[in-house]
Amino acid sequence: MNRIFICLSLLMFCFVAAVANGATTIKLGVVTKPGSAQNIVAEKFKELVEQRSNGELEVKIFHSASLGNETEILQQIQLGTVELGVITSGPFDSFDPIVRVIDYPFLFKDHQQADQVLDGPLGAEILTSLEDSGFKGLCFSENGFRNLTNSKKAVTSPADIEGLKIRVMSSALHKSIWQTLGANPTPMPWPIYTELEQKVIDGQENPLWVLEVYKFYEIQDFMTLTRHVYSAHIDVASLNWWNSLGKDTQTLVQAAMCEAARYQRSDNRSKNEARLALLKEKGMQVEERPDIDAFRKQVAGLKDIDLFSAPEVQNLLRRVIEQTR
Ligand code: EAX
Repeated sequence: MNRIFICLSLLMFCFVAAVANGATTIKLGVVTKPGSAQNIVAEKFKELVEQRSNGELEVKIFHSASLGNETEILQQIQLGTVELGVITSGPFDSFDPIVRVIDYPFLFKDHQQADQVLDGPLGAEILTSLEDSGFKGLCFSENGFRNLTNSKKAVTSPADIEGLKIRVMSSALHKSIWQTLGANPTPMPWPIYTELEQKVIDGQENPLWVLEVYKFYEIQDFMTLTRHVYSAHIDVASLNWWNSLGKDTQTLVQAAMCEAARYQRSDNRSKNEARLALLKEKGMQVEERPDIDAFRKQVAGLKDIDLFSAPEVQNLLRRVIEQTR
């Protein structure tokens, strides 16, 4: 009896050990906290992958900058110590200048145009280009259209921005945009609540969800619906890791990520109206009709600066502008 029990226990142990060994854990990094745009993609992806792989793949989400800022997460993905990331397009700009094309100011009129370009052949060119920097570009989800907020004054045209200290992402293009608009841009990694609260910076620019999830309405009285940049996330994998996967796993991961991205884009968009109402209710003074023509005019020369001088970057920017005109 005792022997049978020992044998059964051993068998059970081996079985559990085998299952534990069989499940591969994939690390996915995002800089923001639960409830954020990036986390909604990550959580949907986790749900789909774990369900479809019958437990063979386990996704562990590292959120709230537990792996560092977005640039640091990207470095870990390049190295292969982190497998996946849902990362704002802005900070990709120091890894591959072609990504600047997406963040070009006032490029996309609306979500539909952004989807057409990013889900089409031009977006695919950007995803493929990332392979030269060690990333497998899977798809685009979204942060959203970025708007300016600040604690000092109402802004309706670039003239009002003169001298405002605006936090920007770690991106040469974003810094140039705000310099050109007359601000004093300060690159700073996420998160930035304390810096805004202590007035180290006067303002920042981000999509509406950020103001709600990070409660920026408590410390930023003024918002201007500038929609100056459509901010995508690029959902990427480590290229070395990707190449080590079997074809079936690659297909499963890619499909799950693109499904999660589509789910999140539509979820994000469906909430914007309610968010705007909430931010007003919380006391933010919102300029809904700023002088966008004046903003556009002021940044019109950006396509000729050095940041876009590489032939492949210039060429892609020209084609995207043609398609969105
Ligand atoms: O989503 O750093 C930024 O401004 C990003 O938009 C941030 O990840 C919030």
